[in-house]
Amino acid sequence: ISPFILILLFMVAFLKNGWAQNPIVQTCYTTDPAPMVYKDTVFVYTGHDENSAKYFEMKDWKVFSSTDMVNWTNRGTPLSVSTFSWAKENAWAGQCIERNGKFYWYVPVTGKVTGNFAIGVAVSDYASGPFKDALGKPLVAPGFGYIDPTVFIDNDGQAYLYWGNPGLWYVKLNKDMLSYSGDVQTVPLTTEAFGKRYNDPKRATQYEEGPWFYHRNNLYYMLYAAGGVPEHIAYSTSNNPVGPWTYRDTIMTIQGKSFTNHCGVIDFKGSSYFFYHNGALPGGGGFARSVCVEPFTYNSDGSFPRINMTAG
Ligand code: FUB
Repeated sequence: ISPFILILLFMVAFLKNGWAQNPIVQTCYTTDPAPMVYKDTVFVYTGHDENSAKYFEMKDWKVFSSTDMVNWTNRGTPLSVSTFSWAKENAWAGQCIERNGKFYWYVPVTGKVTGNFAIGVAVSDYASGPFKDALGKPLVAPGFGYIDPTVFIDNDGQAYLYWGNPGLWYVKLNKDMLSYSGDVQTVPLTTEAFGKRYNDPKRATQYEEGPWFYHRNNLYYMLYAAGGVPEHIAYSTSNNPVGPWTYRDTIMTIQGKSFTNHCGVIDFKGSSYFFYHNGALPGGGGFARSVCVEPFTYNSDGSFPRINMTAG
């Protein structure tokens, strides 16, 4: 084989593999990505759609990791509905965060008693588990629409847990990450804060579900699934962790075979990454989703560019 052909093969292999293939997991359906940077590794906490599901058939959560955003390692299924003795079903979207060397994974599940969603918290000494139920009961007692928790620790050490559909609620977590102070607070869903919705008389604003809350360069960001079914991703910003919020724009438009979308954002090794899900694997769709990631660059004023979904 000539050196020229060898170089050509090498270049083709690099171009093919230099950026991770979307979806990042090809062996099962994964949903609702919650990326977390810990030391030199990205961990992505995902939901899991069962094969041939006719609705959201979700029994457990999975973890994947990468040190280069190209090669992903399956870290197994360290948390499931059965981890919570009080839970019945519906392993929906959650998020994990590290504090003082322990990992706290906040997840919504429907309870055995009320059938409503409640928010549980699982804890581990390792990012990839095993996780155990930290409290033996919900952290946030059941409430209608209590799904999709997002957690963030601010520079001053105050931790916040936001969640919800159709409402958006939050609590201030205590330093133990296993309790909170004060009552559950309701975020006013005004059109100034979350944009105007035109296609649903029951909902005034774009906000639907799947909040993703964080702070970057003196701006607080609230990203969320927006606009009803099918969902796009939009965002609002604030100078304060508890608002008031200002609606900004769409980040990712409606594309692909999944009628939901759910995002998570990180900065890692000098680049920014936007995680989401689509229906791109064979057999994919609204109940057979797959986690994908796109690199992006913030505009100089901290606003988001429009990010295109990989076809799916
Ligand atoms: O995956 C189940 C639900 O679908 C999530 O909780 C929502 O964010 C939507 O992605």
